[in-house]
Amino acid sequence: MADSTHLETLAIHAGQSPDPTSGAVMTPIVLASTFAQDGPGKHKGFEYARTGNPTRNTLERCLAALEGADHGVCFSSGCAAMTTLLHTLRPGDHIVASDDVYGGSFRILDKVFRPLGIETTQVDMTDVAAVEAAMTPATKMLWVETPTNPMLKLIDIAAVAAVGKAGGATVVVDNTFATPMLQRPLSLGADVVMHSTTKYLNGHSDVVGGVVMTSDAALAERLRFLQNAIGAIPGPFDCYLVLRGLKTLPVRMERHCKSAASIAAWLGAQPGVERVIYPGLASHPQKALADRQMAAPGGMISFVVAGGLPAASALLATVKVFVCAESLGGVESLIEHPAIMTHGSVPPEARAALGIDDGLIRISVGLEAEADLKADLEAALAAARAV
Ligand code: P1T
Repeated sequence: MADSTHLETLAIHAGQSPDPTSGAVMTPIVLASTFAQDGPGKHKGFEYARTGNPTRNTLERCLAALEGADHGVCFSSGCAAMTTLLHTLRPGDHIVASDDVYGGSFRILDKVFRPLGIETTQVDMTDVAAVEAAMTPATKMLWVETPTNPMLKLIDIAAVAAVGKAGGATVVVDNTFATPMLQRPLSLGADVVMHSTTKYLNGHSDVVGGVVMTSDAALAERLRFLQNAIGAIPGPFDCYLVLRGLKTLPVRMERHCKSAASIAAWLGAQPGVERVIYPGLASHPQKALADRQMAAPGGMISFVVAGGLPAASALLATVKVFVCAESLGGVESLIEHPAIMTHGSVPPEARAALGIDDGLIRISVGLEAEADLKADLEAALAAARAV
């Protein structure tokens, strides 16, 4: 592989070289569940496919290179990645997490690990002092999601990482919304980066996957142990698809961000739109942080439509180019209603406190012609106003 520090080159070549037996340029999909040994324990680096698989290893090396990590460990979903990472904690340990996280991440913290004796305190991490105040001697992990899902708040990774370090906590950043193209949390002081590879990294809405990356050798060794012991591994075909998707990540992100910036500015001028949330807009409370921390403000926009749930429902039922569906980061534009769809597992009081109300709509801007996307939203907003 070319020895490059450029992400565009790493996305295509990192961890990959033509197959030594055939010269195949693309990484082979190795489907075998087990690998022949010359004698007991005499193997070529692979024994059983839960423990290790060549296609998965290649993906792990490529992802780690993109985040500037020494180690990448892949899982069968973003939730599996998070769950396995949280298994590095013990009963009695405490987590401080962003108040606004993906509904499924909240559910893991609240409904899976809290009953096991691992408590989480959620705070508005845009306030670094609040993070510091929430930490106790038992705090072992800070869980940072930035931009947050779905309110697109930005958290100062370097500042929170410094607080975590001072308190002896492992700082984890869920970098799903930004991708390493827009921000690289390890370079800002975080210890661990995780992703739902389901989203931008794969980019084609045809894989569910996750990854955890770190340069902490002891933590990586523990994660490898847990990956094998718990077994929430991705299949080889899915690993291949993510590897394939990664090759176009840099160009896709450029286009996602360009169209999103244009649509966010345009949305703000449309009748019936009460508020647009996009980190690139001057009205965003952390616009200065976006400029400093992110290469571009991303491909996600949230906005509030006047008229509450009836208006939002009409809008979502009218779109023709946007697809009304959960998830994000695919080539196709997606639109969803967080209160009912992605964040239904967050209690109504918590949703209200965050601003996830009935008029809130989240869009993932895809790669279609910007003019078609605007025309589609224009027609859907007209339908919302007619309710
Ligand atoms: O869906 P899965 O691959 O298990 O990843 C979970 C996950 C983790 N972190 C973030 C920031 C996420 O957005 C997600 C999944 N989110 C959606 C499905 C969604 O529509 O927001």
